[in-house]
Amino acid sequence: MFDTVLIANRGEIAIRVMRACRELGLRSIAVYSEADRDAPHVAYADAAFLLGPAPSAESYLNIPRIVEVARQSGAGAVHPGYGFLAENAEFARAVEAAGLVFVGPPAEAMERMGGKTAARREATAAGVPVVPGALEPIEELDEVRRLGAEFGYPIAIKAVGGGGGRGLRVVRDPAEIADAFASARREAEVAFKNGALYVEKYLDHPRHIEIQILADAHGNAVHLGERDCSVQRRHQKLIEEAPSPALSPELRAEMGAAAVRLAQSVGYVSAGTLEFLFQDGQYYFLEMNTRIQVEHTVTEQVYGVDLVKAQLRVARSEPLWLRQADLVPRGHAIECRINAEDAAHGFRPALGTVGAYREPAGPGVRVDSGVRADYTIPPFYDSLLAKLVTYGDSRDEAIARMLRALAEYEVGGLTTTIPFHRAALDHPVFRAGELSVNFIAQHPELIERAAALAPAPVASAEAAEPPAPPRNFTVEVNGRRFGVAVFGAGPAPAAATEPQPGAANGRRPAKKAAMAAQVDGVISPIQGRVAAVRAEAGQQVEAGQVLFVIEAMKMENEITAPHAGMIAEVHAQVGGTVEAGAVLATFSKL
Ligand code: MV4
Repeated sequence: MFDTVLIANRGEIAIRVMRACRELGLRSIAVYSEADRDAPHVAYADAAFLLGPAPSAESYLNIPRIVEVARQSGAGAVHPGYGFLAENAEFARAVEAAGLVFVGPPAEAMERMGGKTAARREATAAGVPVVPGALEPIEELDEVRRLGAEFGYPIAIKAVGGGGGRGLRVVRDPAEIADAFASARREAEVAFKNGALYVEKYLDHPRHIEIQILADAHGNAVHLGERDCSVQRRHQKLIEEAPSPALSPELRAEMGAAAVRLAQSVGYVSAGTLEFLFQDGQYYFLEMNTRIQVEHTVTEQVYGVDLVKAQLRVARSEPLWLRQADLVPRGHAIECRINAEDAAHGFRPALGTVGAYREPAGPGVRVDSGVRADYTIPPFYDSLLAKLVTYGDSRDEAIARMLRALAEYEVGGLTTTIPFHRAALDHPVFRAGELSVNFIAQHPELIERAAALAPAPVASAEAAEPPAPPRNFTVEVNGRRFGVAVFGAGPAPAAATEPQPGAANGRRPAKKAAMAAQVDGVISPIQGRVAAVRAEAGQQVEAGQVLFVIEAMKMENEITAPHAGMIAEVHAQVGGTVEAGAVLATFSKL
């Protein structure tokens, strides 16, 4: 039917899909952007094609270009991986219209589950419980107030187009509704180009439990149990495991049956995931992810099923070869996401160049990686470097193996989430399996412990850049001189920094640096697009006042005034892009 698969993705998942292709005797075609010429997924493929410039919109999100390349390459099928175009029904249609097989669900099933309120209606119709709340989008604030009075506070305002926490606002008091509604709408419009919102009762200590399903093109479907993904920060999952420490075999069977029922009711085909909140023994359907997920690995380890090969076989129209009664989890698996992020500084991205690189191995260890030694990570995409998965007969064995594997893992040159994972896996609450989605927020000692475990920066020429102490610059802006204090990650100075006066070992308390400069800067801590500018020259501002909104990874980040003062000059404009460390405005103390 097809013997060549184009993988419309990059990084570890592209390689994961190519591995499945190779085992099935299928040729794999990589695609890449100008920033990815040197990327491992390009080297792994049987052939590779350039899509276009680095920005995703011009490469990994460019539907006509990907379809054109797929045709040129002789591919018979396209696997979208996760992210990028994986849940884009228009892409699935374009692939099919070009006479190629889309390795994923039918566009129509994606659309039926695409909108959150539509998915809630589908679930309700299939007899699957949802969180109490609206089944249709809400326009009027009075309707929100009415629902708040009905369920009691807190309530959650959510984006119909949503997912990943974008557009989510928790409202604890009716007085907050108007602001929360407006800000949720703005974020939803940016992230999903759909400002529609709805309301649910807010559950305050749920677990995130998701059910993996697999459906063929002939009406057969099974579930492969659950993953517990409660360890998240700002809706980015960090640790996932299977099975969940919270589910009994009976509940697993019940939730699994509910998930299969719902998937079948919308004509779903391929691998898919149904997300639930689970609190006080009750489960509530949240949304469906119509793709292979990052954390599919833990399910593979405990069910002994290669889900990516299963997607490819189902895409070849094979009838399902698995029987529900045979699908029993064995042992326990845990995945830690190894991201280039600095947990000690709010998990901010810490992309750069990998130096020495050595992966753990040995019993019960799996690494799905998208990097290698001496590889410079392009700053255009996400910060996931690799997934470290361990498995064992018991949860305790999987944890012990994870701690051992994390200690073996060497990623030189970059700050990664490895120290955070060592702290988390060793935490008594994690060990006890008593998790809710609030785990990280409720345990700040995790971050302190992670910082203490972080490798000390190595002071050699080849070594990674050490964490940047605050630096003072004199800058000229339109011929006018300003002193600027740069805190956190900023662009490295072009020439090696000379030791600052009075700055033994290059460090200096941030406060002192700020006071030394009468004029300092409002710095963007992240790379992103300027969504709003609320500062103008000559304006007096209060400490904490929002001056800029920077959109990065589809989240709105508010940049606030570090102290009261007066804006000198504004250097960012709406719609522009800024680098991490960019001076958005200069700013003087009064
Ligand atoms: C909720 C919730 C509590 N109550 N809905 C966040 C992302 C989005 N997929 C759903 N999310 C939540 N929805 C109600 N009615 C709590 C969360 C939530 C959450 C969910 C899953 C995993 C991590 C989370 C972290 C914070 C909040």
